[in-house]
Amino acid sequence: MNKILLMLISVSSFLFSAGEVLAKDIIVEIYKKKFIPNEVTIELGDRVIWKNIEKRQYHNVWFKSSGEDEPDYFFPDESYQRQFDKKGSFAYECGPHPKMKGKVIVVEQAY
Ligand SMILES: [Cu+2]
Repeated sequence: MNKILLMLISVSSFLFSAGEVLAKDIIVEIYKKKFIPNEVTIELGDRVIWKNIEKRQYHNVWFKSSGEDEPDYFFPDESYQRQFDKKGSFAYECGPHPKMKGKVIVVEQAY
């Protein structure tokens, strides 16, 4: 009985960790009013995390051309994240600083 239980636990933790490997986190840093890198190509299901590493400047990540509402600002040492479940090219900008632009390109899994 205990052996079966242990087997089930190890099988489910393997499946869980395999899923974790498939969906990746991609980091975009925000520094000196720039998205770095300002363009990322990711695979379906990946998550992008924008990290504000400024000294005191707040920003946001606004997918304005997709018709979305402007999200809240986030401050130094805070981050904003989002998962992408649709293929395509998604342009965004920073609400308070429209010259700050970036793009997320979502492609089918490459394997
Ligand atoms: Cu900004």
